[in-house]
Amino acid sequence: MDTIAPSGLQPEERASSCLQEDVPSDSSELVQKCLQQFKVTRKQLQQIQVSLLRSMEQALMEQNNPAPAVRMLPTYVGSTPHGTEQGDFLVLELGATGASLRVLWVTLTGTEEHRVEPRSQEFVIPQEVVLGSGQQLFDFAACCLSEFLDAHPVGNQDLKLGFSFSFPCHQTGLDKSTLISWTKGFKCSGVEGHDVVQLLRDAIQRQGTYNIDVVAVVNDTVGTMMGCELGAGPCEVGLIVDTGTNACYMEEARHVAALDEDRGRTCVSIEWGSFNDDGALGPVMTIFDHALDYESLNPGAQRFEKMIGGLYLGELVRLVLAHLAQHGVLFGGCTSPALLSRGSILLEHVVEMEDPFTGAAHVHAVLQDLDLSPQASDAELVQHVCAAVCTRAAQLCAAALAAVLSRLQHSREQQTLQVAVATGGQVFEVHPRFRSILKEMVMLLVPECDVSFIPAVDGGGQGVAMVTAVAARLAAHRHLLEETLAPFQLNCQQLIVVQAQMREAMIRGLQGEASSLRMLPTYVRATPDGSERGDFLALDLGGTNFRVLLVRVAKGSVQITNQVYSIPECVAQGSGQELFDHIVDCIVDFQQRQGLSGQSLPLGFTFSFPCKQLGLDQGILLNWTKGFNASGCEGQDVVCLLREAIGRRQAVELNVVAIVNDTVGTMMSCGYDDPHCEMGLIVGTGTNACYMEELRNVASVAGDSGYMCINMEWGAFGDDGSLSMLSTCFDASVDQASINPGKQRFEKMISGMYLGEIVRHILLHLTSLGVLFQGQQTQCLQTRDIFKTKFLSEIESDSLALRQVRAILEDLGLTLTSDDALMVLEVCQAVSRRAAQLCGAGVAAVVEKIRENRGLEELTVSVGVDGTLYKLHPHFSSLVSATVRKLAPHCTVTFLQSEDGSGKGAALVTAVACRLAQTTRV
Ligand code: 0WK
Ligand code: BGC
Ligand code: BGC
Repeated sequence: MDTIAPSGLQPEERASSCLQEDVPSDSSELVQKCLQQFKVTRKQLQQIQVSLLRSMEQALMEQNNPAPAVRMLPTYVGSTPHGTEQGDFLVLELGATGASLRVLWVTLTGTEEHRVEPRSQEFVIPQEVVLGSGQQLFDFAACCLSEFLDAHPVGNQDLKLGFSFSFPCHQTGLDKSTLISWTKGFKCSGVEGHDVVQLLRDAIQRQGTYNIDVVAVVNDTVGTMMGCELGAGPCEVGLIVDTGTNACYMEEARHVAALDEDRGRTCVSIEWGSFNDDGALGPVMTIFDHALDYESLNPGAQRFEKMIGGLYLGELVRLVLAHLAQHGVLFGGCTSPALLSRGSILLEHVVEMEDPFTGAAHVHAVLQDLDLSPQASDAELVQHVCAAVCTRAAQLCAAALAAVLSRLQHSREQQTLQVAVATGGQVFEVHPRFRSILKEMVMLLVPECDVSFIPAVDGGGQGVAMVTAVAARLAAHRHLLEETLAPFQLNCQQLIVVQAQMREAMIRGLQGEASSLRMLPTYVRATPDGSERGDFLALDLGGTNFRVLLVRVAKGSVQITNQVYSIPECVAQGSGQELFDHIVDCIVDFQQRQGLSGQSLPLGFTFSFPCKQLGLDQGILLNWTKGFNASGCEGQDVVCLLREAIGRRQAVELNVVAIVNDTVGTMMSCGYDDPHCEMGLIVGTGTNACYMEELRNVASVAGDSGYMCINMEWGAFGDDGSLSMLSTCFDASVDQASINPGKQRFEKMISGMYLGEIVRHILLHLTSLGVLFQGQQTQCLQTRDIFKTKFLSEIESDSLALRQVRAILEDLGLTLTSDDALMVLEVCQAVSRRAAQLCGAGVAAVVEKIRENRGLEELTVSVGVDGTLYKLHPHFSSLVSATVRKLAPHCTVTFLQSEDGSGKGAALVTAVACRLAQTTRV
């Protein structure tokens, strides 16, 4: 028994001092008064039941004012056993049965019929370890594990261990659990507030004899619940009355505020030992309870446990006997040092003395051991005291269990309830009447509940092994997930290589040498200077939407009216003539809507595909990208194709002045407001960038001074295989399935048209490994493009709870668990993170080039950006900026999200061209 002794009085003297209340003179009255104190009325039990239920519901909803009297700790056990768990597992039980720990080797056969008796060994923990340092305790545990494995060789199979740790812990995963506070006489330093799994792993490492993988930590109540025989159907409540007491039960996950779940059930450890609602408990606490608590290692804590737990029942009996002896009622008024010393009467003594047949004899034996010479009448009185203490314990436990059953009724909205309760612990196993008193009182308190009590198998060892099996399966799944996603985790070194390779490819492209970067001159030599004026038509083709715009450029303002039109896939992949006729149809429709019919406004054409420009209004389409594949266009001047289509349409006159890439349009659009904007970036359906390069570096265009905007067409970066070191089998699958295999490799790792497909292929792979969706390959997941990239943006948004992630995936026709949803989220994060980092490495290469072009120490530059992925994904833009900051520390880069798209930019390029044309005409 614990040894606190403040303020000079010996514990016993203090204990008896707090018992110094008005003592009746008549001995039988004194005895009655003592025993009466342990009588708890049905009304009081109901009050405890109601108050505990209220605290449970408060704690579930995380209402902390006032602080709930019980903790309601999620255990991350989401289902009761299926019975299919298989394998051999080590189980370490610490803290359930007092100062001892037990090691078990449990074999789960996966079938009910065939059960293998576990091998187990108990180790007594020395008191100096129970009260010593945490390291001592965990080293002791690791030592016992080795001793057990030495004694029970299990061959060199993987040693997966389930850790049954019977103390209040905040769990954040099946293998992550922080001790809140010690109970039951344990008081090791340096453990509270720490992850006990890590402490055990460290100790096993220090021990160094066996390679044991700690995969799960469970509270003993959970092991008990999970271990109950399946005959009666899974137990949904685990109840322990051993040295301490506690219970767990399967709560509806949506009722546990701490969990982001809306479906299924989850096991919650109540930690009812700390129930201390004075309103309910005050009236039933005796002077002996206060004395016991006062002298305990943790005064004021675990009050409820100290009235029920086997660690305390003996002490309560001792305090009563000492009190009665000191008042001359018992043992002729004689006491003994043994009777006055704490912990001298243990649970087993009480159980023996209560035995209906041999109790009286045991009373004599026990009292003689306490150096007392009991009189004939003493034995019966002592038995009454034992019975009073234990009956109350069982009744209080019944009231607590009744609260749990009422909670189950509430959370399942059921009037009646049929439930199996797994029971474990010495008090249940050895006390002759505890279980029957408990049953009887439960039936009185919750008559509408049909409760069956199932003793736990192997004291919960089997249950811990089952949780360990589930945890091992989940850990194996997590390992496979991490293995699958590892190639997507790019480190700084890899990004520096990408940046350097892009830099080299840029230079080779500018010099007209073989390079996967075409570095196409755009004939845009300056960003707008604000003097542009006039009305312009603009077309914006190549992104998610085809838009026709009217752009009115006036002093200090640009007004835009636009209309979105769709380009059906059959047109995008039909004939070029159809495509351009469709474009002209849209223009005509727009002119009619805007009352512009018959007007021939200068037109700027944003054509977001790789074009070799021979002039501002000449662009030879090199190849289609992004799912476009209209015939008869590649190698053609698309301005001509547009003009021919205009020609085919009667009474339409349009003056096509400029063709620009959407990156150029975006740069110009943002450059109109920010003169530092010298780079354009698109991360949408496709991806690409342009920037203002020194004309002297552009081999294919004459002139050594001034600038030329270069369309890098970086989507094709790596088409020469220079990115193969980063390419994964999933990238290869997406590329193979695309209409342009081997092309646009960089784009296919970054842009919106492909990220969803990469994710889908990874999900298919993980499903085939059995990691996801229980290995069920569903038709929907086999469907191309079913996993839209916008799902990544939705799934990764911080404001989305896991349950909403599930909803998105269920809408896709997938049946999944929350673990599945979590893994899908991680897959999305890995794929989008890699895309953003690669994009950032590209931007870093460009801004560094501009800085060195200008021989600057530091460069301040802005980048005009557009594209659905960049704009809508919750983390993409910040990941790009972070990568650029790391890879181009001498560049201060501001990313300007383009408000009006590149249509405005195309109109400004047209305006500049018109202004230049006018000045040359003058
Ligand atoms: C809007 C621009 C357009 C560009 C598009 C790219 O106006 O020129 O092609 O962004 O983004 P996406 O629509 O492909 O997501
Ligand atoms: C602990 C619980 C444990 C119970 C039974 C209590 O002292 O706080 O976590 O379940 O004892 O062992
Ligand atoms: C095209 C580029 C365009 C980019 C963004 C790529 O597929 O090749 O010209 O800038 O998509 O839309």
